[in-house]
Amino acid sequence: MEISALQNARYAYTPRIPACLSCSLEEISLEIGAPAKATADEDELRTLFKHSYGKPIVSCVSGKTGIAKRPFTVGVILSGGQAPGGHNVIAGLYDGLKKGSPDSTLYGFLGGPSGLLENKAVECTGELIDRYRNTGGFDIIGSGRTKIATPEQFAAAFENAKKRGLDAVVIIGGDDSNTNAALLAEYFIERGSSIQVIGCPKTIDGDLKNEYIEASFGFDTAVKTYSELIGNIERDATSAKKYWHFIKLMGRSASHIALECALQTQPNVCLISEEVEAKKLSLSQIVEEICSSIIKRAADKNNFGVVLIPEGLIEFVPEMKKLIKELNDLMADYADELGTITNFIDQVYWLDQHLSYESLDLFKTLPPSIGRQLLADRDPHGNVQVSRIETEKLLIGMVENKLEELKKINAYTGKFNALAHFFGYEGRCAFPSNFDANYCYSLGLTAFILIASGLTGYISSVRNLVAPAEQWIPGGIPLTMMMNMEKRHGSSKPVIKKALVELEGAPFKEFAARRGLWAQETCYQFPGAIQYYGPPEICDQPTKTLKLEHREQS
Ligand code: FBP
Repeated sequence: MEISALQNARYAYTPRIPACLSCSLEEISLEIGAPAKATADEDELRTLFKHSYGKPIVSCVSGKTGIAKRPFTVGVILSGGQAPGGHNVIAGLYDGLKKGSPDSTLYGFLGGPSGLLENKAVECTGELIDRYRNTGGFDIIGSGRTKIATPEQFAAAFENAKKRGLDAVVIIGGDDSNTNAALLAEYFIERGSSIQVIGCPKTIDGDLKNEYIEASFGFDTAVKTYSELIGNIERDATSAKKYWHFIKLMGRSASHIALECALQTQPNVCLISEEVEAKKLSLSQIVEEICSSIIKRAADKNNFGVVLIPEGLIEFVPEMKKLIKELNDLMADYADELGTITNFIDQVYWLDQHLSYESLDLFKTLPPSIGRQLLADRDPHGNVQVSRIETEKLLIGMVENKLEELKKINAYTGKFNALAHFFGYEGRCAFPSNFDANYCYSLGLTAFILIASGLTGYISSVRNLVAPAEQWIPGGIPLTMMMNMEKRHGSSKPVIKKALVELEGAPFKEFAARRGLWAQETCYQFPGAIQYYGPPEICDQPTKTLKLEHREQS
């Protein structure tokens, strides 16, 4: 099979890692911190995680204690949406295990958590790992969104882990998957088992972060890929001068991706869902904000522009949030009845009798295509699949209507031609940037150190990410200290808190200070494609979000 020159070159790339992880195992020690506490709901968490709550934060340092060298049998799971760098987490874990002993075994559970529940796995051999080093995608073992939730599922996970003789399970996933990792760790201890569970922070959405997890992996590569594409579109817009481009960007809930892309490309408008929610903006107010930029630019004869829209926006508009919640509840409570109504007109008739007056009114003002998308299947967590809702087209339609109204009263005289785009899948499997390649490999190696040190219920953490990789600080954070109690499907559940965009945080403030100028003038930036080889200022730069957050904290 022919392999591209870049793919071949990436196979040969040696990830840069924290200095202490380059030492032999005999020279690595774990520094143990004070017992860690969750920032909220301490009592409930302590009760729910009797055996795993209150453990200390640990950091890897060069020292004399050493990490035990022995063979380990470990199972690894990729969970949720693809994120660039997943293969390198597995490669780092594999190389760590082989440092522990050439007799160590790594199993890759196939297709996500369901692989563990159904005991479907492959052995990750050196030959298999080498075919995936520094490449994007999760195709080495596949991923899935099955949640380990029922008592039967926990029991099956336990039985299968025992059957394979596992010392540990590594779960590479987002907030929900790492919540599962914490629950599984507690479940294993409760049953007197020594099987350890370690998590790894993954998601392009960037919403699994806190004081100790500075970034989830994949965010860096995804935002750089989208920013390249947005920059290319901006260049096209400014060349042709005839289109407004409405670009929806992935990010299920949080707007970190849209915000970072805005900082990198300086579009005319970028909506931030968290701000929409905080200011309780309605859809028509959002449309007015976009129109204000269109009108100002038209006055300067600039009938072109770029608008960025976060994927999750629709769920942050209060009136839409209420409608979606009502729909989610109805679709859960009347699943069988609704399943028999396939025609859209009949579905609307059914909703007539079940939705609240305001939600029904709103539903009826939406274009039928959007109505159908809102009634489409939910994900395994019961959420509407926002990536399937064409918010970009909804906004274009509403903006067109508003501009027509304004034309009638001579408040707008420009021309408006809009094109819709959605960038999501384009970025999830890109070759990991050097940052993600290095970060992920380090996360995998660190996961091994945590396993070899006998820890469970921890997430692999690598900190100080704005410094060169050699100065990064690897360690482990007790998963329970990242949790709080939240209402899910009507009952209070322990979950890892999703990190949304902070309106008081440095990245948003930087954006807010500059967006007024971008709305009127053409200030586009063209970041270009991710570079893998060349000077560090071009190849090894972390995201603007990470730099701004770091500056804020130091
Ligand atoms: P994770 O949080 O699981 O990493 O998923 C991120 C994401 O890419 C979201 O941005 C997007 O809404 C979702 O996955 C789409 O998932 P799917 O392709 O399964 O519909």
